[in-house]
Amino acid sequence: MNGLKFFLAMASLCMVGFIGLPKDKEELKLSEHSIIPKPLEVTEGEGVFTFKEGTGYQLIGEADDLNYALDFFKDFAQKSMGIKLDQKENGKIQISMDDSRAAESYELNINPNGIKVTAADGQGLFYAFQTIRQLLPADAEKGRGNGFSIPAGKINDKPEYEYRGVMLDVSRHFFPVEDVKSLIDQVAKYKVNKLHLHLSDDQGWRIEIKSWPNLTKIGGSTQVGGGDGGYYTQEDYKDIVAYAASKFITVIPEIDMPGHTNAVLASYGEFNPGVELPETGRVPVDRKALGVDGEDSNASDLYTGIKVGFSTLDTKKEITYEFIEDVIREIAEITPGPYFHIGGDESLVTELEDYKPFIERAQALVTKYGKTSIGWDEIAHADLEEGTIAQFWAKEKNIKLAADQGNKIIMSPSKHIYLDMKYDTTTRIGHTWAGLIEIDQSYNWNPTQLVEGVGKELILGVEAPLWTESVENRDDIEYMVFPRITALAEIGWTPQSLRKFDNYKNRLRTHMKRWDAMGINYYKSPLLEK
Ligand code: TNX
Repeated sequence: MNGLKFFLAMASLCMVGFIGLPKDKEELKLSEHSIIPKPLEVTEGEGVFTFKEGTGYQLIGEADDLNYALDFFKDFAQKSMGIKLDQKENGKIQISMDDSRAAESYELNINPNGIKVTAADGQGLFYAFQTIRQLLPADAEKGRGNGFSIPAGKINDKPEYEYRGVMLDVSRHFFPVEDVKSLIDQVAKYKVNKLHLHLSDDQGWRIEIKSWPNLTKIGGSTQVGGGDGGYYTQEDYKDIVAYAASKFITVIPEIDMPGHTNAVLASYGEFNPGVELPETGRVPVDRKALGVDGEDSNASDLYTGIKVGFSTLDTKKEITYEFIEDVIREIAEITPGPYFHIGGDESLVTELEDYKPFIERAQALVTKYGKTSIGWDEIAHADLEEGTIAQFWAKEKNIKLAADQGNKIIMSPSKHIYLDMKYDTTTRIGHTWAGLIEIDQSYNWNPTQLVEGVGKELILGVEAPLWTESVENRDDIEYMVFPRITALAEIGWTPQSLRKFDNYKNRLRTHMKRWDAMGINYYKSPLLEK
C-alpha cells in the first residue's frame, strides 16, 4: 500500500469513528432503550453500570415469593453473562422490599457504582429484573455478548391493570406441558401475569377428572382434524400451575359450559339432551379401542370439525349438576389461584330460560369451592353474584348488562386482540371473522373506550385469547402470539397517555433481534420494515 492510500484509509476509519457508526447499545440513554411494556417514569443519569464477576447482591427486607425472583435473576446472570451472582455484604445490587408500594411495582436506581432496587413484593422484584434484562444487549439472550453495561438513571414503574392475561385453547389442539411452559416463559418477560387455559370444548376434554374417567379416555382422544388429542393428568396440571407461579403467573382453568360440550356428551350419554352434530367431522366412538367397557347408546359421536354452537349439556337433569360439581371441586382443589372460568359462550342450542339458571348454579358451585367465577360476556344474561367477572369478546350489550349489575370486566375485544385472527390475507393459519389484525390494530385500542359507561373502575384488566382450530404446534403458537402479545402487555401495564404506536413500533424492532436470539418464530410485519 502506498503512502497516500494508507493515509486515506486511516482518515476514513477515523471519520467513521466520529460520525458514521450507529450508536452502540451501551451508549443509549436509559430513555432510549426499548423497554416493553413502556415504564411509567424514566429519568436519565450519568454513565453506566457494568455487571461483572463479583457484582453480588444485598437484600434488605423480606416478602413472599422472593426466591422465585432471585432464582430467576441468578440463573439469567449465569446463563447470559456467565456471572455468579451471590448474596454478600457490599453487593453492588441493593434490593429493598417495601410493602407500602403499589402491588407489583418497583423502582430501579442505576448508577456507575451500583443498582438500587426497591420492590413492593416478589413480583415487583421479578419485574425489576425483567426490565434490567431488556436493558442488556440482545446477545445476552444467547449467552454471548461483549460487555454487560446498562445506562445510569431511574425507572419508577407500576401496572395500570392488575389482570394482564393470555389464553391458550388446548382443546381444539392439544399441546404438551413443555409447550405451555415455553409460552409461560415468553409472556412473563412482558409482565403478563395470567394464563387462562381453555381446557374443554366440543373437540376435546383435556384435564383428568378422577370421578369421571371417560372424559379423558374418550373425550380426550382426538382433536380438530383427527389425531390423538391428549390431556393433562392432575399431576401435569399441578406442574404447569407451579411453573407458572414461579414466573408470577396465575393459572385460570376454564371448563366451558353448558355449550361447547360435545366431548362430554361423547364420554357420558346421560348429559346428552340429543344434540345434532354437524354433518362433517363426526367420528364414532370406538369404546373398545379406547379401553372403555360397556355400551352407551345415548352418547354422541366425537367431533373433529370447527363449527361452534351446536352442543349443550342437559340443563334439566340433576345429575348434570352433580357432574359439574365434581369437576369444579376436583379442579378447584388443585388450583391455588382465585379464579375458575365457567365459559358460557355460544350456547346457541340452550334455551335462555334454561341457560340462566344453569349459569347461576355453576356460579354458586364455583363460590362453594372458594373461587371467583369468570365467564364470557353472555353470562351477564344471568343474575351474577357480586365479584363474578364477565369477559368481553363480542357484545357490548352483554357487557352493559354485567356493568349494570356492578360486576367487573376483563377486556378481550375480538377485533383487536384475538390472537387467532390472521395478520393479513396471506397469513397461513388463523381466522378472519373478527377482521385482519395487523400489529397496529392489536395496539391501537383503549380498554376504557370499548363500551360506553364502562370506565377504568369497572375494568379488571385485559386478555388476549389464542383459539387453536388452526394452530397445531409450538411454532404456530409463537407465530400468532408474537408480536401481538407485546401490545396486550403494554395496554395492560402502561397508562394510555404514554402509549404511541410509532414509539412502540420502534421498540418492537429491537425486540425482533431479541426474538431472533431466542429462536422465537414471530410474524415479521411489513409495518416494521424501515
Ligand atoms: C369464538 S370467542 C369462540 C371460540 C372460537 C373462536 C374462534 C369465544 C368465547 N368463542 O369457540 O374458537 O370464536 O375465533
